[in-house]
Amino acid sequence: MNNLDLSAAKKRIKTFMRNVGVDDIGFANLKDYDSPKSPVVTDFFPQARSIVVLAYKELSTCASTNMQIAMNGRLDLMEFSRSCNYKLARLLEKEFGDQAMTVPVSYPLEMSKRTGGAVGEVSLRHAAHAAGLGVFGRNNLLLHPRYGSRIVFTAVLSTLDFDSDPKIEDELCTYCDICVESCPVGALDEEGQTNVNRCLRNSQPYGLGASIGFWSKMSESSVEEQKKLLLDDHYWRLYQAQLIGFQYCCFNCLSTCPIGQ
Ligand code: B12
Repeated sequence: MNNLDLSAAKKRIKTFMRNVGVDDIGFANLKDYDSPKSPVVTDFFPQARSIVVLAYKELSTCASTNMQIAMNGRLDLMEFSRSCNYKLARLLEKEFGDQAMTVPVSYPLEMSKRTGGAVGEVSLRHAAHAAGLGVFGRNNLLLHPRYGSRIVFTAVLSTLDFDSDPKIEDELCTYCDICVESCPVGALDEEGQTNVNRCLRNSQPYGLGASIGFWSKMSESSVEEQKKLLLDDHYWRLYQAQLIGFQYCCFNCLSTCPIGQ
């Protein structure tokens, strides 16, 4: 470990992960990662020194008007990304004597009143920005120079003290406001801030709020009404979401962005 050439290690890791199939990869030293609303990484991983961020292009499914197809494309990506994260973590541990910890696309998330179920252990947008993979756009998403908003990230936390890759300094967003106009609930009206409640209710109609609403109604209903509720499409969708995981039913701010298309 002592004489490890970190720039040679970076090269090896980049080549390995590109061969695995990721679309881009960047390194961020922890001192360049700044996300004030996120947990402090060294509080839960004291030996962490850097974040290796992997980027995956969203499939064209994200533009489908059929939400089953759109969500399925994301599920494909999420499954692939899990194996990429795991492969990277194994490489870091086996070849470089690292202790590596993986950060998923979205969940598991801390589900608590403190976070509102809306704060990840690592903010992947901020990590990707520090790793030179993109810049924030008007849609509050990170825009990648080649793929625009149609990009999703995972990461692996590492004890190796990698230097950060150069940040992208250019502005990529043209402030055309198509993302703002395409949001059906006005969640992007205020610049620099996504209205989380509006976005959540619209993009995850079968999420926690819907589940609490459904079961509250059930508990207050007569036996006849309960039978009707259980035979309603809404319950069937909730049931499916509970088996599969979080269901995103809106991709508008991501898929309508013309950058990189
Ligand atoms: C919880 C969560 C949500 C929540 C809350 C969003 C939020 N405010 O952070 C909800 C459900 C609303 C949500 C919605 C979406 N999400 Co989401 N989400 C996450 C998750 C799991 C955690 C985010 C987090 O920790 N936020 C808390 C803190 C860090 O946010 P924040 O400091 O308040 O930062 C916000 C603003 O201050 C602003 N901001 C911060 N700094 C700067 C700097 C500049 C210059 C600007 C302009 C803005 C800006 O951007 C943030 C957006 O509100 C991440 C995965 C992860 N682990 O990072 C994915 C993630 C952010 N989501 C993602 C996506 C794609 C979506 C959706 C398109 C839904 C979908 N169909 O996939 C929408 C987009 C909404 C939008 N346009 O903002 C991607 C973004 C990819 C990208 N290209 O940037 C991520 C990174 C998942 C991934 N692995 O790639 N998400």
